[in-house]
Amino acid sequence: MDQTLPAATGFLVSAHPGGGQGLAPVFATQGSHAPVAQALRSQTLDAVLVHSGAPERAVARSGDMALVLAGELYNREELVSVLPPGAGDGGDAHLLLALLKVYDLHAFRLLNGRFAAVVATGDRVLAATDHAGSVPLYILPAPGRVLAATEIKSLVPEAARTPPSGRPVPEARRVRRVPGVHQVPAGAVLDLDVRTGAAVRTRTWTPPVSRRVMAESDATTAVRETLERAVRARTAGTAPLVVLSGGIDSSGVAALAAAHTEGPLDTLSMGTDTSDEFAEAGVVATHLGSRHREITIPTADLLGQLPHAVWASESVDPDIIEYLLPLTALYRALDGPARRILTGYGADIPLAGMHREDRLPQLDTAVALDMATFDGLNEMTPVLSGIRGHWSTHPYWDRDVLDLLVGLEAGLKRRYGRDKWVLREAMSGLLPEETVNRPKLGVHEGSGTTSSFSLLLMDAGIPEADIHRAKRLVVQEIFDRVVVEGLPPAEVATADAVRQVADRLKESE
Ligand code: IOT
Ligand code: MG
Ligand code: MG
Repeated sequence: MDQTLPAATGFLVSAHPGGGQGLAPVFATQGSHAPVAQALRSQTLDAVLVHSGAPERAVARSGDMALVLAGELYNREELVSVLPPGAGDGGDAHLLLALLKVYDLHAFRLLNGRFAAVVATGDRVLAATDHAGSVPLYILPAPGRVLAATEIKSLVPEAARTPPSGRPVPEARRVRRVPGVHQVPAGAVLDLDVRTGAAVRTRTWTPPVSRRVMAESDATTAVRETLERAVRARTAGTAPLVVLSGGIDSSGVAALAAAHTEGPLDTLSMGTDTSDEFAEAGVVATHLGSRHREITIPTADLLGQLPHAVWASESVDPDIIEYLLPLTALYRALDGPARRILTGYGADIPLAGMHREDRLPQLDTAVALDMATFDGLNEMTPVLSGIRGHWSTHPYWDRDVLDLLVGLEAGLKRRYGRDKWVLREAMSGLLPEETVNRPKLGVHEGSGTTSSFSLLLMDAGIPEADIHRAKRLVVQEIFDRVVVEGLPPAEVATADAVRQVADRLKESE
């Protein structure tokens, strides 16, 4: 079986008492669509799956329970060990169904994966995310019908029809300008009553708030082994492609992936006409003997793709969009057959790589803050690469890797004057010394995205002091066009959004 992509990469679901209903899905994620209709004892589960050829593996049904799963699980061996032989043979959806029969919603506490799932049983609808909420999941609950989708834009038409803003969902974030639609929190299950639309939240994961003291060699060995397991689980026996900047995070993933790939690994780097990291990525590619490709995107093109980045990520955070824009452009330029893509994304969050902070209290404050605020930013969303039909996955946000990295005492993260010390040390035998010691450079810096976005705004007459606020407004403006109003991103111009924001700021002076 081809495991390049998971069985399904997205869905729109409707659960309701009574007969079947037509659904009109809207996805940025590319793929074939397959309808699902499961009539249960007191409700019907209708769905449309985005899939890559085997949609039946994303659906499971037994007795009065049916579920759909977008994404995949990484701890299958652990999971099948608590079930009778053969329970996992039909794929991850069947494995999850078997676990639900034993543990009910507590099954979600067991999973290490990258997924969103919806389960219907009795009068209940369960909407669940992985520990990191890495596959965004949205719901629109109303009395007599619960809708759920992996993209907001699939719920927008129904939200407009649902009487006054559906039902409030406690402890879930509301979506900007789409009344009634809420995002299922990371590491959570919402247990909804399909008759009333009422929801109760259960947490299935929280970031550790304690820190472990470990000997240097124990810590580096644990990091190396845990990350290696995460990379191996994500290569799934295929030849993956690693998006490589030549920094320690993606180079570490590439080195471990190369060890688990038959034949040469594929690596890919992006740069712009103003700035790139090609030399640094080239050093790693040569060292690993990977089939390496460089893609150069003109800066004007890059900025022109802001609507695509917002359309895919459905994020309204301007900082996050600056990280995701160069990656969006990279994935859009990656034509050809669907690929399984591994990234180094997310390593800087548990290790405080972005904070360039020497002092340990400040470092741990940054880690705690970032781990308390990542939910809802959608920076890990698979839709980013999904708009070209690719599947991306992030080993540093594997549940085991994340639990380990977050929980290390700050002095292992910053040590001997080096940032991300424990990771650099863990990877030192696998990579050239210059890569291991290379200072951190964010993708928004290495591609010149932050500075070129700022320049674009200053050219429109926005004073320097207002730039960050203006970026937020531009991203919101674009979100309102491509998500809320449902315009295709190719019909929305970054320049128009910038002009509108510039005019608005001038008026309010
Ligand atoms: P950075 O760590 O530089 O890049 C993230 C990943 O994107 C890399 O590991 C690599 O796989 C890919 N990538 C980066 N640059 C290139 C390139 N030129 N060509 C190909 N692939 C590339 C921002 C950042 O510094 O990115 N992301 C941070 C933290 C986000 C903050 N979020 C938060 N606080 N919630 C990160 O940890 O990834
Ligand atoms: Mg990084
Ligand atoms: Mg980088």
